[in-house]
Amino acid sequence: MHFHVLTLFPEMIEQGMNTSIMGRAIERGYISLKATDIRDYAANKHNKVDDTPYGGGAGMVMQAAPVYGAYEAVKEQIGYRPRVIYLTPQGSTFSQPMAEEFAKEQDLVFLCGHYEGIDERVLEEIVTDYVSIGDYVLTGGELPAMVMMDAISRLVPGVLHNEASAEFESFQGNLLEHPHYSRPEVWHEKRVPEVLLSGHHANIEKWRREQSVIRTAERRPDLLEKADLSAKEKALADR
Ligand code: 6GU
Repeated sequence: MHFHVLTLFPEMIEQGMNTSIMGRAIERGYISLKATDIRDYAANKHNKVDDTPYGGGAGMVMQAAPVYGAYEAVKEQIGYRPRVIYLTPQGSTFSQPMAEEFAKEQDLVFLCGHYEGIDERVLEEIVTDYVSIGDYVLTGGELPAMVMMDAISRLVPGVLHNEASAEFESFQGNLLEHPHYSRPEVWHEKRVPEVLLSGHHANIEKWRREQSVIRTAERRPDLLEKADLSAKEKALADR
């Protein structure tokens, strides 16, 4: 997976993605990341990339030409028209199924806006996907792009230590994960649930599944509608 980020703050992307798992995945070649500074594609010698909005109003608008120039440089480098994700609160809300779909691509371009937005005409020409990460307003698209790259990267084969863990976690099957315990057996007078010490794998799986159902009912009842529950599990959720 090759990530390309078009941004006015390339150092924010480079710093933010140098963490343990992402950094290692890049080092080991499972993913690559290149941040392109849109300012490098400003035609004027002051490197200006924004201007006031036609029709008036507050703030500045990122101009079409430098954004297009940065996009074309990526397109020329990879040799085809990639999916271009524009990070905007006006987009579809990012989800695990979307992460799974994006993870199939060879390249993904993330276009990060700032100020009041980007000239609509360049968006019409290059953007294939409008994506938001939730209903709140951020100052720019960099953090949302990093959130998406993290979620997508962990689905790329080889990125996680444990291949099984990418499938078996919260949201797969629309249930939250069961609770986890490690040593010691007693901490602050709380014992680890006895079944987990039993070595009886069938009972352990049964207990974990029940815990997932109970936890989802308590914390994310909205997810239960989409979960595939047995009659017994539905009764558990309704307690
Ligand atoms: Cl993708 N961008 C901005 N600026 N704010 C957001 C967002 C994106 N998603 C949620 N809030």
